[in-house]
Amino acid sequence: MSEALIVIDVQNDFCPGGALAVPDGDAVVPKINAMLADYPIRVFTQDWHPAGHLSFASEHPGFHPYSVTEMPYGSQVLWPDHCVQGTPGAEFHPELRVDSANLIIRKGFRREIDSYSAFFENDKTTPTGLEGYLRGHKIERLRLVGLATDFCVLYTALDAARLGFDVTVAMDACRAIDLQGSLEDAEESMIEAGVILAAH
Ligand code: VGL
Ligand code: ZN
Repeated sequence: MSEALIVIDVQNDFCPGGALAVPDGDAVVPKINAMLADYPIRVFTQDWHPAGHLSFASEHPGFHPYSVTEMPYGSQVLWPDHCVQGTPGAEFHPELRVDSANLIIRKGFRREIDSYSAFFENDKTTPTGLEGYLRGHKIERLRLVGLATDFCVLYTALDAARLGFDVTVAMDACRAIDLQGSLEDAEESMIEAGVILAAH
């Protein structure tokens, strides 16, 4: 039974020096590059927001980055402007071997709704098409790597488990934002959902 590698959001804005830098984010790049050859299906995701995206604190007067507000689909952390379509910050890390991708999924491109998961937008109902792609390739097992452990990796893992995939997160090839204990919360909810947290 084949396993797909899902490489989440390894983009300049999530690496040191980027707009929403994840501490040590670029450390995942050599680890992921070394894993790619072991997986027959390799999917990369790219956070891909229009300018003025409603997940940006700059669109909410009086709100600071990393504060939380309510959106029609639930609570939403407000971020610094990041991964704006066509900007260098939205590009993949230059050393990531993106040429090996079978599929690149872009997400978060509708202004009104954020999308952490590679499977569904944050309304939990609008699909990205990734599930159908994986089923079409008879994939039942997924290994997740990338950024950030406690946001896009977390939501992708939870959706994948809910959809019935066998999910492992390679924790040493992920890095977290870790807002107020969010990494520990993420680990707990992934374990509770039956996701395996592995070193590799
Ligand atoms: C992400 C915050 C905002 C992520 C994306 O890739 O984890 N986090 N947009
Ligand atoms: Zn984003």
